[in-house]
Amino acid sequence: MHRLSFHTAGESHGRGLVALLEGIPSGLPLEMERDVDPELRRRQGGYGRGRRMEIESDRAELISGVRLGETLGSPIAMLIWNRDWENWLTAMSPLPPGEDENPKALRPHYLPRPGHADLVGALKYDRRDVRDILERASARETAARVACGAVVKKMLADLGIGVASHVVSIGPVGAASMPLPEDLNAAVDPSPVRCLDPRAADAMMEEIDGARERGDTLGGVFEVVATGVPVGLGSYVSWDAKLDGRLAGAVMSVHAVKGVEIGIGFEGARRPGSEVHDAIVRAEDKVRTGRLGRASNRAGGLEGGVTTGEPLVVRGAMKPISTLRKPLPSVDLRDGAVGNAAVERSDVCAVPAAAVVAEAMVALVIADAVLEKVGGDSMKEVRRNFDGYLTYLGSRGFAGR
Ligand code: EPS
Repeated sequence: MHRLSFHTAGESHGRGLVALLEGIPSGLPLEMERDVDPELRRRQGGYGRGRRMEIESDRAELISGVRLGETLGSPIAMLIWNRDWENWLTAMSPLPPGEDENPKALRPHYLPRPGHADLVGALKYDRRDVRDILERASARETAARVACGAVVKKMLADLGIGVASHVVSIGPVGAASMPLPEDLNAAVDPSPVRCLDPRAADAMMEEIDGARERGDTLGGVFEVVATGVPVGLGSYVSWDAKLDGRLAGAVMSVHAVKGVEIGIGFEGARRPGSEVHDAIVRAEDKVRTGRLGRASNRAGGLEGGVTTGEPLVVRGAMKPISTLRKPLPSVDLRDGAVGNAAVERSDVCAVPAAAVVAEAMVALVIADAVLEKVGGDSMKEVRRNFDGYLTYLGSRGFAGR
């Protein structure tokens, strides 16, 4: 990231998660209960989640960066405590175990789960107990990302930019494609699978029930849509300035995501150019696209790594969660004995939650690109600069150079 940076820390069953966000301008109204906690709740939901989500009710505790309800321009530090920690005091203690400690109380795992970070982590970090790996590799970490995303979403909303998401498919069940409502999140959040198509939503839930009964898990595809994004964010001039690459990296970094598409993505590779590219049309009322619009948006709002002003559309394909109640074969890291992979409490399907996490990641990338484009240390300055850019776009005609 260029203007914004964020870091997270924390283990899944440790004391809690830390989120540290730097680069937010001063003067942004921000309250955890109003602006961050509702986003954390959205991440916790979704049909197919495991029992952990019944234990937690994630809330962000603000440590720094805000005074009297407004950001200061200083780093924003937030804590999300793990309520489950009290059940893990011995197994997750930072202190060396006592000599007479029952080894089972340390809840070790020695048979890595295929698909999880267990094996690669154990080899890389030279550990035998894969708990040393899975605690940080767990998608619990995404709660801290969502806290950072909630702050930048607030900033983007102030500039008329909205970021939302919905689930497009779970396992073999796909939603019918339909026009997106103006407030996408308001429309899909009440759905237990965050799907716009109610018939598909029922079939998805049935599919999840079936997977649960079989001791199996399911993946799926989610779509993040950002509206109000003006033309001109990101750049074609250098590989690492291209916003499509930055978005793809951000969404791919979400746990279990194995594929990212922008616009029609892979489908575009199967069609001739005439059926891929979006015709340019005059659009007097569309200031954010420079008074020129597109007859379609198969590019997903990006050309040359630069936003077009049309909605940004990014899809992520999530593989099924790797903890299987009927586990796959694995090997014991202590003695090489063949056995079955470890079983931890887990989710059957977390695609609805992953969509919320991807929203946060997309919002962080867009906010970074906005600050890079217009700059500003205070929200007043950012707004002034942003409005100045919109004024330029709105005033562009066809005369002159
Ligand atoms: C998660 C909490 C975890 C898992 C899930 C993500 O809680 P626990 O391990 O205590 O059940 O439910 O992580 C995974 C599925 C995984 O494979 O790491 C959360 O807060 O999202």
